[in-house]
Amino acid sequence: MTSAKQSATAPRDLSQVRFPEGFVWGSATASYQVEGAAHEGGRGPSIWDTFSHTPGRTVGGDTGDVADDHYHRYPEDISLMADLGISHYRFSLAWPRIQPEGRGQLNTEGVDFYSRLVDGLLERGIQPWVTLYHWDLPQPLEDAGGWPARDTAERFAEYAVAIHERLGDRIKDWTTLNEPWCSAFLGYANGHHAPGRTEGPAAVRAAHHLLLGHGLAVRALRERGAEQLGLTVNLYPVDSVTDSDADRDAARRIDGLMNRIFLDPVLRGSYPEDVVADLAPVLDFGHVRDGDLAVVNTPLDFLGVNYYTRHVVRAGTASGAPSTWVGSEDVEFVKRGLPVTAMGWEIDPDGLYETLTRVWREYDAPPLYVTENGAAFDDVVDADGRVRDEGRRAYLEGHFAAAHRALSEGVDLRGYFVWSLLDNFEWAYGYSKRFGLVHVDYETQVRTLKDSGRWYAEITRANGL
Ligand code: IFM
Repeated sequence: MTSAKQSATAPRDLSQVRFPEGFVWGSATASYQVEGAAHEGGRGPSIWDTFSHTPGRTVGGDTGDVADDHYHRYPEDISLMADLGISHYRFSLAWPRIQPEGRGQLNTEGVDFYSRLVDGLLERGIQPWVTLYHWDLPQPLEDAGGWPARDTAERFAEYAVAIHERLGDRIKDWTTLNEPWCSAFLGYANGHHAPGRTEGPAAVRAAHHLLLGHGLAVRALRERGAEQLGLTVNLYPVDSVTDSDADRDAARRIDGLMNRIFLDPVLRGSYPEDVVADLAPVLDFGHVRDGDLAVVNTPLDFLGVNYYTRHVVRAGTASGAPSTWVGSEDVEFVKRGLPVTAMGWEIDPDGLYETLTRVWREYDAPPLYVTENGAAFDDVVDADGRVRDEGRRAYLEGHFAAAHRALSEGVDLRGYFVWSLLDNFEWAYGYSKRFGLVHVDYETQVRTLKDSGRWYAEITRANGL
């Protein structure tokens, strides 16, 4: 948390950038964003089916019903991964495909799909890197209270054990949750994501139960002999526009609600006192029971960091609209006029360097992976069949260099997953934002490797820039 400044990355000779031997180069997707086949193979409804089918919730009314049809086209997608030269594929399991009710009996067809996918990857020498939860909660669990209800954490741990029993023989790397901040605060505070609820205190309870579910799952899978267990969080440096006390306090608050509310319980076993105090007018922490934080603080083998941009804030006034910043609705977010991606996110590779070094220096952290980084641009397929996405290549190059700088200063960074393998369903933005290394024509499902994908294939093979 510092005050805003210009880019600090000195120009570097990028041809010198080499990564350590064994460095993991991967790419990532998530079930609801790519699979489609929403009504096939015994899959039950998720909160994202309900949400995306509710008028006005997504751009153009887009849904994940078909998405990239990865459910059927995964063999072709594995071939694309092989072309990219990636050693690991990070994907998520759709809980409602495995347990349509969110509890009890497993759906054999769903388990079989993931089993085929895993076998197909291994046959091509690509390691599966599984995320157990990337936002598609079975709808029956939301109907029973969702993540603000403690029971959902218990159900999550049961699901983790059940699927580990079936796939644990072939999967080494297990991530419990992807970006619990989004599940809790976009899902339950400002309602921009499923399930679309706007209840600030419920969002804070959701955050805790997500972390509790994570800790319970880690303990259970550890007992079952799982090799590598971790969590993925989305982190942002938070700067204040000026050094005034009010702006600095705004930055402290947002850093607390964005970053430390997850990092502290997971890596230190306690909630940050200032965050608890900031939230006191909204809720007490009575939902946190004795022993919970020890569970949340169960040691991990890795921490996944997703990085996209930096937040710059100042003290301001609340707009009155539902906000993700529970109890700090008056903080305003400022743009600095840097180039942006199609998401409107400022391009700031130094923020990745700062994020990695901060986690490494301030916390007793396990080895780190960048489990997501990438950019949306308005890509088009040219008449000659090429996608000339120079913006994405430059974005990635800058961020790879920033990660390398963190590595060279002693951060134990073990790998990097580009978001995303394929253009896909970008949540409330539907199909309007393209993040892929591979372009997808949603009419025909034709896949086209973008120029950035060809370039990434050179990186993965050279293990450097
Ligand atoms: O598409 C998402 C992904 O599901 C989670 N992390 C951020 C990406 C881009 O918004």
